[in-house]
Amino acid sequence: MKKPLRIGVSGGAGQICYSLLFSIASGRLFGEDQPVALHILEVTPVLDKLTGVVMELHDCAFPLLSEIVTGDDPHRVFHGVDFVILVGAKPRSKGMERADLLQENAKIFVDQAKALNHNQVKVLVVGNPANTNALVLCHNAADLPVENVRSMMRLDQNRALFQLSKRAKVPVTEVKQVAVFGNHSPTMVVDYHNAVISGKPAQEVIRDDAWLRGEFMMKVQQRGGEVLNARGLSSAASAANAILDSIRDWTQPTAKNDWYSAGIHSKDNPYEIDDDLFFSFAMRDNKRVDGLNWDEELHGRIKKSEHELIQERDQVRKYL
Ligand code: NAX
Repeated sequence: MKKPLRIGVSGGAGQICYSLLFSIASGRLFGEDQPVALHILEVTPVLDKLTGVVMELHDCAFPLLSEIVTGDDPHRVFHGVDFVILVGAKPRSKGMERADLLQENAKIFVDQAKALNHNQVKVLVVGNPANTNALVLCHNAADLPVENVRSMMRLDQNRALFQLSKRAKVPVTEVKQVAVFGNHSPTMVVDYHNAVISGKPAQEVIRDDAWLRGEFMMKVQQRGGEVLNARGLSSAASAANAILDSIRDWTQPTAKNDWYSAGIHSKDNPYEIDDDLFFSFAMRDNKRVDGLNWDEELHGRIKKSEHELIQERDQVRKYL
């Protein structure tokens, strides 16, 4: 039997984890011969609720789940983990300004950075504002290489993949090289210019640039709100699924003629994006895809998303 992989997860009693933890424990992510141990972090008032989630994990009798560690102290809970998925974050409450939300979350990530300040762990930041939270984490964990940290953009990519396949009336597997650029927010940009459908440029197949620039882009940017309005709750199962995809992207070779999106540290980028942000780029085999060209429209939008991230960084400056 292999040694268990130790997976840290924060926000364990929340909606996304109610799907995520069960997928990891079932073996869906790391394979049917890889035992896993779950290290689940929650805030103190929610630990009772987390006990219920743990009972359900036990009641699944997952053969691969070797151990569950829970608690509210990141140093203890994340001790010895190989991979950490930081889902827990403070939501925006009624009347709260965005600047306050950024600062409240920055405090959480400063704290968790101290528990992850070594080079033995990879960290995927999901809790919003995910890109700026990842930046705060890196600035406060000098021994954690920036290459070991990503912010999640894969849900946005998956949303774009589905919309393109629906419009082109082809299976989703025919749609390739779809990356989103910028922030995980409504300023994100789907790069339809370099996307490919059934081996041809997406623009040639769809032949409706107005739709690509307008309705399509907006649909992807606003999809989170659309789900929230319909369900009365924010995206959870699709977010958990995107977390699994993000970790596969990171740990497995990229399929031929394809790439994926991830928020990575922007140092040394060739796109003239500020060099201290977590910014979503196209990635292949864990390397940024360089040399892409965009039309003026897309380039302008990408610069707007960069500007938003710079403003977010300014608002958490005291935590950097
Ligand atoms: P929930 O509010 O259902 O759950 C969040 C959980 O995190 C709560 O149980 C809370 O107690 C816990 N938590 C808060 N602060 C914590 C801390 N310091 N340490 C440990 N746990 C803590 O939210 P859920 O729907 O699960 O979403 C979680 C986060 O993911 C949100 O910030 C959300 O905005 C973000 N998302 C990010 C996405 C992305 O693509 N990057 C997509 C999905 C999602 O919207």
